[in-house]
Amino acid sequence: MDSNIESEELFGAHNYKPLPVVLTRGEGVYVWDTSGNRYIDMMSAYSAVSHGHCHPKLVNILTQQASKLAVVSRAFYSDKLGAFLKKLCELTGQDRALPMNTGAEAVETALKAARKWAYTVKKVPENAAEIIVCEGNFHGRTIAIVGMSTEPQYRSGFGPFPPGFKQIPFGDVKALESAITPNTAAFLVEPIQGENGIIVPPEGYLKACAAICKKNNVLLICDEIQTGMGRTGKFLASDHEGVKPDAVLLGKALGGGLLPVSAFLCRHDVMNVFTPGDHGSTFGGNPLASAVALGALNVLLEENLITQAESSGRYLFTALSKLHSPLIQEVRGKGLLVGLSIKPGYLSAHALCLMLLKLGVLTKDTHGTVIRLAPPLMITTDQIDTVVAAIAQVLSEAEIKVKEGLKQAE
Ligand code: IF1
Repeated sequence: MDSNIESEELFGAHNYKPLPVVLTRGEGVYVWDTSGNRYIDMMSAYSAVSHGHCHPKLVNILTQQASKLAVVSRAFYSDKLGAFLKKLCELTGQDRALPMNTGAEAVETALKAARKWAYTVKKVPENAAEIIVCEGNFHGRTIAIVGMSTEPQYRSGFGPFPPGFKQIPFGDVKALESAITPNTAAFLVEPIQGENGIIVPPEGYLKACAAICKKNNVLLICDEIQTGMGRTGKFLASDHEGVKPDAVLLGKALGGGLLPVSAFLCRHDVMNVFTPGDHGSTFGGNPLASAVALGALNVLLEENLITQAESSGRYLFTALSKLHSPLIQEVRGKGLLVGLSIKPGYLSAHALCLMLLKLGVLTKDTHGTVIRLAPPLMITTDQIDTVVAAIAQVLSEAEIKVKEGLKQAE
């Protein structure tokens, strides 16, 4: 066994089951393993590496800033945070931004802000605030967040969970309307459900939800940690419907594929519920993270990565839709957040990912049924052609395996 794998197995937690590949180098859409094999990365670290691996401009910002000033805590001002916050507000249209590190921390910040806004502004009775989420949601791994989850494995063994959350079907506007009570603080939703299998809601869903939230004085909070930063072909996925939520969550690619950087952005009256000492984080908004994240936002715009995600996503979608394989259930997604769902009863999406690995394409399944295709946004059409050819090859090999299996079973 590879010594790297052995050490992870021996000294690590077994909270993941990685594919059998040991990566040692990344550049753009490519990663290399320790044997020198090159792969096209169709995962981009769950959309955290939208800028491509080790983007030279961002690495330069990182190294320059790291050798100057990295972490000072928010006990003091710095000469990097203000510009980062300003850029975030300009690009999202939100009034204020609170920087954190991981997506889950930004989500927890949103839950706290929504509850305190309900008590202090909406005048919901203390400790009675309700937050509505969708079945199939994924917002992170903290106790409160998995407490909102409907995925048994994410919850099992971690109870008891905090009260005050309601689940409704994703994509169902009427379910939202009937779940709202006078104590409802917020509706937290992913514009496209990533982990649940790249589930795109019906056209107009978010717009209708925004209208219902406005009518009921309920905060619409969009979790754009995976769908934001240009991934779906607009800066935010909510931009596709012209919806401006009351609050937005960003993470993953905000760190430029180099650092964990996240942010909670919202209206003045929501952010102003936080008074000094209410909330915080050792690393949140540190000068190093602020410099890299501001660079990540600028590179996204300077290199037209958002329009590339739109055009390359359309190219990928069209190429996949031309694959006439009996194994394909559906091709779905938006921009460069694409899911290839595989019919049950054949080979699992996980087995197909292992076959793709051998052909130099790196990706992972979600829930064993959907092959996730979310590459760095600068992927070229030639590279997409290579990926689609590999997918076509493994699908036809899988078909033969299944036919052989059926023959043997007869
Ligand atoms: C894992 C999933 C993706 C997210 C959304 C918040 C967070 C995530 C919409 C929390 C994180 C990551 C977590 C990672 C795998 C990955 C994932 F499959 F788990 F759900 F991307 F689809 N909101 N998603 O997608 O952000 O705290 O991780 O920075 O936990 O295995 P985080």
